Amino acid sequence: MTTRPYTILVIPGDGIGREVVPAAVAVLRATGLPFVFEEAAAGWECFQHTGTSLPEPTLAAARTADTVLFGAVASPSHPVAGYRSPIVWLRRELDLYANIRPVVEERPGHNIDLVVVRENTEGLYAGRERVEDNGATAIAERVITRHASERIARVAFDLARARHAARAGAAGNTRAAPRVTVVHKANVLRATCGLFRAVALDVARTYPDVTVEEMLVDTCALQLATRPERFDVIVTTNLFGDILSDVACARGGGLGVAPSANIGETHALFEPVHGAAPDIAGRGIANPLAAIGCAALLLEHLAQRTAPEDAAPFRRCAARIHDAIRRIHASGPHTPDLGGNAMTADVTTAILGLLRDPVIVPWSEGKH
Ligand code: GGG
Repeated sequence: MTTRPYTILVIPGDGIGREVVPAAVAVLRATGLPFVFEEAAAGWECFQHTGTSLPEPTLAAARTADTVLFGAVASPSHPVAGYRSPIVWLRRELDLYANIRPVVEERPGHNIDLVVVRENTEGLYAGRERVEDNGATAIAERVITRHASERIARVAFDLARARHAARAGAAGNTRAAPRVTVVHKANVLRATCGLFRAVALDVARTYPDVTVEEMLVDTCALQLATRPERFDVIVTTNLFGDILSDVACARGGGLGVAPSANIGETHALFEPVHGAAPDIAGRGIANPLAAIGCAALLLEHLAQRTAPEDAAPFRRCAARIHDAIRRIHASGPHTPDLGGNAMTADVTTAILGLLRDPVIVPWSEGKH
């Protein structure tokens, strides 16, 4: 392999982020692929020690790293002068405009394989909040632009196409055509959701091979809770996507197994969907599968960014990690969120054991 070493900036953050991110790093190290790991601080605890939740050296390192592996953050819900959510800050600074949240679960009679594509830079998370009337009124501005709506719609339609191509020929594939569900509330939020809807449907016309449907966000929440199998790719605005992806993963094994990718033109950051979980932090029982799933997404991302002749080992390692996660999810060991009594370390050890097992997707003949 001629690929240069890739720098991965590791930001464990708060709470269980510090317990699950090392598991993902151990898995990435076990691939033998050329990585250099750097670690940096961010989060609520970092704010309490340094006065900022995202120190300048962390931001600078994130800008120069090839990818970022992020754990979790526990921003307080009450206002704190000078505090800003570091993950929302990082997404905006690195222009990580696409938040990709896959949900997969295969059980007899229960085949979920969907992706929530969430706009990641604007909407109600644009940071335009103010208080008026001496504190009696609080206002949040919801920002939706043509530019951001168009690029996130393109991500969704491209992804639907790519997933369809990957499925084509796969045994047991029952999906006829790629499908994108555009989720909004344009019947009430006529200006903001109206613009998002119009732009997404315009983009849809340029993908005649992809079936498009539109759905109100409340209907979508219900459908995700009752019939998640019907979805392929969902595209929506920032806050709706945040909430819907949690609903989706409730039916797909829960937050403990849900990874996500934040992708921009030049940067990428991978983080479990779950937060810092202060209720279980420090007990060694957090489920590391979501963070380990992030390692697989990170490898798939690098496979796309690396020279075509060097991409195969990244893809193979990603497939192998996904396979190991599927096996552990199906047969254990399970942490308490999945009904077991295993520790984070037990699950990590089991994954590493499977990665050494020649029975699952083979390594690249030992060449990488
Ligand atoms: N790994 C995702 C994560 O930390 N989720 C919680 C979250 O987004 N919190 C926002 C914040 O605490 O600033």
